[in-house]
Amino acid sequence: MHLKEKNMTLVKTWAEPYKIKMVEPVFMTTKAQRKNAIKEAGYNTFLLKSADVYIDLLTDSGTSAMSDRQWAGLMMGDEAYAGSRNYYNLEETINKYYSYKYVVPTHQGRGAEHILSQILISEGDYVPGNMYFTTTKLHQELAGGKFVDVIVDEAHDPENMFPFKGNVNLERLEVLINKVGADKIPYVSIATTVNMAGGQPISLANLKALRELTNKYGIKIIHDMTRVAENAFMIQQKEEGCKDKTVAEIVYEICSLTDGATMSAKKDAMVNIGGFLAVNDPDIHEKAQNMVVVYEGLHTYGGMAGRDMEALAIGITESVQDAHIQARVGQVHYLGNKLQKKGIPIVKPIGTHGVFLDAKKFLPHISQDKFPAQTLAAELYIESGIRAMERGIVSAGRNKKTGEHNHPNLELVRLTIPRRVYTQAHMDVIVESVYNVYKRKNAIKGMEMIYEPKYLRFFQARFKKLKK
Ligand code: P71
Repeated sequence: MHLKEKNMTLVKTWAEPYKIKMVEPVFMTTKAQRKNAIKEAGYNTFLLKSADVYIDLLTDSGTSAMSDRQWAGLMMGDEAYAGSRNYYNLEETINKYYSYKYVVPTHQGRGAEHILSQILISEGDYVPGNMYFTTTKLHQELAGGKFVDVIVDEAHDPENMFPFKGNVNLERLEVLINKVGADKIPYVSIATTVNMAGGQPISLANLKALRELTNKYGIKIIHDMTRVAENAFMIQQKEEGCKDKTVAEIVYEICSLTDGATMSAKKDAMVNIGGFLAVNDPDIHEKAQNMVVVYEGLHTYGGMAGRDMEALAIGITESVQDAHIQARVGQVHYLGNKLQKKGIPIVKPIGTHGVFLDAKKFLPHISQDKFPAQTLAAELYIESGIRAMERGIVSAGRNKKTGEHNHPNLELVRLTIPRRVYTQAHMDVIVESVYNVYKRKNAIKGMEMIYEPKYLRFFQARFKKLKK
């Protein structure tokens, strides 16, 4: 893939296309307080109280700062039980920017995943996808499906510089189709960008080729569009022939190549809660409308208040602006480049929603069964009050048949950057803190899991530090 040097906004100086109107204080704790807090939390950063956190990099989900326009949108909430005007505005906005015809709002992404999986997947089906995501895969399995990873091999190697690690290995997909039969594959599940690979984009060329292949076999593409604007920006920056397109144009093109989507609006679209499913097929839409009233709410609000739908519609329009997305991804790259200069092992190339520390390389003396990424996240918190998230063996869960831990190649700690929340100075503090942990890495020991919940264990699992 040819990388163009011109218009490489990723390496140029950037500035936020906004100024700050309201601030929220953050507080530093003492090391003794933090040691105690993380112990109480079973060394799981999900179980910390936010009041004990200084810089919160747990997630970019629902943690973004809304704009003054979005806050004004909240005041325009039409809280009618049925037919809220905010719903129609949201539907129109989704048609305009994302191309999809029919919209069913849900309380967040997994609400949409649940409904769509139940409608489309039957017992014994296979659902190929460009790497798993925890909630997406779980809903596919609960509906009777089996997830099959068809992402390119490069995605599993944190050192590989391939710019489109979110691409699908089309040969592997075709082998699967021929093996199990197209009628056993209700859809291919495509995420923009791929979260678990480190926020890696899929290219337009690969998506077009996938569309051709799936058309040949009559298979749908369902789009997990959680970070589609970030993916579109990477296409604009790195894909041959795309530099003159706007992010909004690329977003529209990506969506047009797929049959429907699930969206966690808490990311790209910068609302604190919300999501939707969107489709072009009226039959699927009808089924979704029937299901949403059972699990979420009436089809014109799903899981959302009118005011939240308004803030979401405004957030969508802001999320596809070039200046916004350039600063958003620019900040992530600023952090990643600085960490790399310090010799810290991270997933390369740098993705779009965060920087992922490579815990296997950071703590090579801790075997994967002793949870190096979980350990590193706990140590970073103790060091400086920065909260990150494990994305490794704990997140990957157990093999359904054997009961053994799944051992993913990627054992990562995600430093996730909320949108429009932290400043460049915060990024510098993060670099310094990670580096301080790096300097004392040899003294860090692994952990043992002492409580393991049945579903999505990483959220509530508890750990104990090993003595040696
Ligand atoms: C993130 C989250 C939130 C999360 C979810 C599960 C474990 C840990 C953190 C949520 C996503 C996502 C993608 C690609 C669907 C969802 C579910 N991500 N697809 O990264 O990234 O959306 O949280 O709104 O239900 O911290 P939901």
